[in-house]
Amino acid sequence: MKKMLLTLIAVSCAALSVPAVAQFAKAEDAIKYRKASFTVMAAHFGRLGAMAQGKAPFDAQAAAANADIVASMAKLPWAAYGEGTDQGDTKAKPEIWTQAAKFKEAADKLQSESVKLAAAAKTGREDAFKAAFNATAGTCKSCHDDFRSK
Ligand code: ASC
Repeated sequence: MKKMLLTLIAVSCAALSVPAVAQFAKAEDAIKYRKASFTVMAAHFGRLGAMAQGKAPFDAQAAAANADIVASMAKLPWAAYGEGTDQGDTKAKPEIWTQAAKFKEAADKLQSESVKLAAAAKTGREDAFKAAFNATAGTCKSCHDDFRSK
């Protein structure tokens, strides 16, 4: 719990001050960082998924708060795919580096869809929220299909 909280604080602080070029002392640190950002993102995306799938009641305020966190987290992982981070404790596929433009496009798509998701949640309209959730989930899935090994 304490470790999770520290990770969350670290990731949140990073979100407030994303440098143009993120610096990591070791490749291993970059891999841990990007995984942590995905872990936080997935926790909040999962809460949205529960609402989108009717497993939890739709609560516009909670949806907006969770979607804002997803949109913030979605900015973070990409700077941590630098040189030498293709090896180690990672499911990252080589295509991330051999098809870098396609990977960037997928990363950009998640970011733009998650911003739209946060906006949709704020309208309080459940149908708009569900549609935007599905669009965002589609960006997660297509990137995983192409760039994450099973
Ligand atoms: C999640 C999660 C993902 C995406 C993906 C969407 O909740 O952890 O990686 O949604 O499953 O297809």
